[in-house]
Amino acid sequence: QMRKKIVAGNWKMNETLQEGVALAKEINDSLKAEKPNCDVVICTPFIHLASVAQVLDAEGVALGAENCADKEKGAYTGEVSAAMVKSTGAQYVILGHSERRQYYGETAEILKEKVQLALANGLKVIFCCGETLEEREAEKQNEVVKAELEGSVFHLSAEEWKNIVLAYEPIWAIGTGKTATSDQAQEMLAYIRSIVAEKYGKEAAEDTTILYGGSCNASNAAELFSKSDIDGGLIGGASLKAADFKAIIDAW
Ligand code: 3PY
Repeated sequence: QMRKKIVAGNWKMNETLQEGVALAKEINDSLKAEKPNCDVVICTPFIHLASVAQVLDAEGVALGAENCADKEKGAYTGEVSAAMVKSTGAQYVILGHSERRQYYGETAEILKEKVQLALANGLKVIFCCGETLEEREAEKQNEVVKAELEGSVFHLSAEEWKNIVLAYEPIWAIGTGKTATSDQAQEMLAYIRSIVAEKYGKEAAEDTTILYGGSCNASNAAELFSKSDIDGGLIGGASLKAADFKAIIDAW
């Protein structure tokens, strides 16, 4: 398989600057001591990016933001643009996390703008999708995920698509301690790969990295990663402890 395996940490709104730099250093040191079998991305709050960039020098470790603005620049008080994120040394940005959609009203249309600006500024996008419990119980999960992809990323050119990583995060498994079973995750990731194939062709679909997210941790990572369509994880809480995060990376 050509596609990259990735373990990405999503720190969310955790860690002061000092705590974050210490955590990044600890992770970096452990990866320098033992080269990982996958790519590692550490996604931090905006304020950590420039400082964390200074301490990440292990091979295969990249830095990412958790969000960026839907405007290029200008009078948007409090916002952080894709160009600013890129200028810190970050290579990735997470977009479309369900917490952004739920709590900050990010619509498919807004996310489409963010994706476009991120790519235009040379960032790779980890684009999240996933259904609510209600939608799963109504067996609408495929429909919902397809609509999220159609609404924000399926307009991209084949060239742009190469900089997209997808992350399936069922909302009912985020921060709840509930994980999708590895079979549920595999089934959805295979479905996602099939609709990517319809849109961009089989080869591009085979090359697309698709992650599972939602309470992925050191005790379930190996089982999830053993599935053929699961190319890694987007890790919430377990990315905040260097030993736990390393154990997930070691699950590859
Ligand atoms: C989780 O694991 O809870 C996440 O939302 C990761 O993004």
